[in-house]
Amino acid sequence: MSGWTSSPVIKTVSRASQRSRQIGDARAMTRASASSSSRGSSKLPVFRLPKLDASEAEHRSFARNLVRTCHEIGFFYLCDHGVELSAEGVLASSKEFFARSLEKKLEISYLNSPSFRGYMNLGCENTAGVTDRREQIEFGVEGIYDRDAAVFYDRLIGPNQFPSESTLREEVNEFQRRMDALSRRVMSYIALGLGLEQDYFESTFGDAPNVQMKICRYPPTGSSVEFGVGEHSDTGYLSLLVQDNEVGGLQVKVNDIWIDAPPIAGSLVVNLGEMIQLCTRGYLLATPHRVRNTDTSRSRYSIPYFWNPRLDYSVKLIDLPDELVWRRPSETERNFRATDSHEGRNQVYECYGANAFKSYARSHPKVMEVHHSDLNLEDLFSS
Ligand SMILES: O=C(O)CCC(=O)C(=O)O
Ligand SMILES: [Fe+2]
Repeated sequence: MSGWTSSPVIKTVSRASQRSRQIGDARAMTRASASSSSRGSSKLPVFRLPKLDASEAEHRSFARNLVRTCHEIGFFYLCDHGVELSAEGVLASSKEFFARSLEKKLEISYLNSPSFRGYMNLGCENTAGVTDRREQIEFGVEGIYDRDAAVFYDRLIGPNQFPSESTLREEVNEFQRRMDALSRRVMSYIALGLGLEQDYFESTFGDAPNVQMKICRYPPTGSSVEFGVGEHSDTGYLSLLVQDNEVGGLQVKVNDIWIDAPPIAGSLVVNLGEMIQLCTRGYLLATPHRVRNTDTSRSRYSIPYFWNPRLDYSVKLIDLPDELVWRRPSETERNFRATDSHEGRNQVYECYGANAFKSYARSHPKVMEVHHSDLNLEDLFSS
């Protein structure tokens, strides 16, 4: 095997210890309760990215174990990924931005952006109709907005809005460059673990992946039941999340049980999105998740990064090799064209642009009202 040429990584663990950890974690998970979090320990599997010069057997073993986890759980931690320093820079500037006055933050309000880019104040966003309790800046690929674009989802193309007097622009650009390389590498392991060619997914993303990312602040809610973001699944292929190393709150739904995913220093939390669930006919799982910061005084900060295909990309269902055993309990008949979020009614559309627009339109009615009232969503999403 060749082509492991992206950013440098540091350590790896032996196949045997990695495997026993995964099996142990998967077993423990079925017994887990929603309140079992402690900082730095989790019931989700922890992977270390192999060194680029690891043996072929190690790369293949990593790929197999990774895909097994993506099939059974759809969530894992990734360490030794090489993006640690860049993530720290973005987090530090994010904290500085969120500490500014509301007036200052609203200078880059997303209500001025038909492409859903910019600062979203607390209370702007909803999940399944319930108001989320977080503030964020949403970024995407730099582009030029065209209201008359031939297809509606091209309205997601537009310019980013960065705060003035901040180093966020440079930091976000550098972070995205590194995350691009890392995402391609994780996708190549997923391809291998599925029994496909290592570069199978390259044409899906090509040189125009519709990457999105945000910086988020979740205010403390104490014992309130308010969610920073309610139960949902992500719309693309991979989501890679930086969590600040202080306050937890991310929860993952595995076999109908909510598992905590507290921060582990230096790690990313990785999960799979709706497009990869669809193209693998449900073999890989777009696992529902949510965030609630139950701390009484401290905010939680995070950087979700979404690795998505081109907007006009339509998923091709893959014929997976017979040797990929189905291991999840009683889900052979699962409808992979929907996910469990939104009470099982979250339909997944084959065209990525449509699938992404579905989610924005649902969560941001104000932007729809101000900029897209000419679009008839019922017609666009009638299937
Ligand atoms: O901030 C987080 O921890 C997760 C956010 C998330 O799931 C999302 O924005 O899709
Ligand atoms: Fe998410």
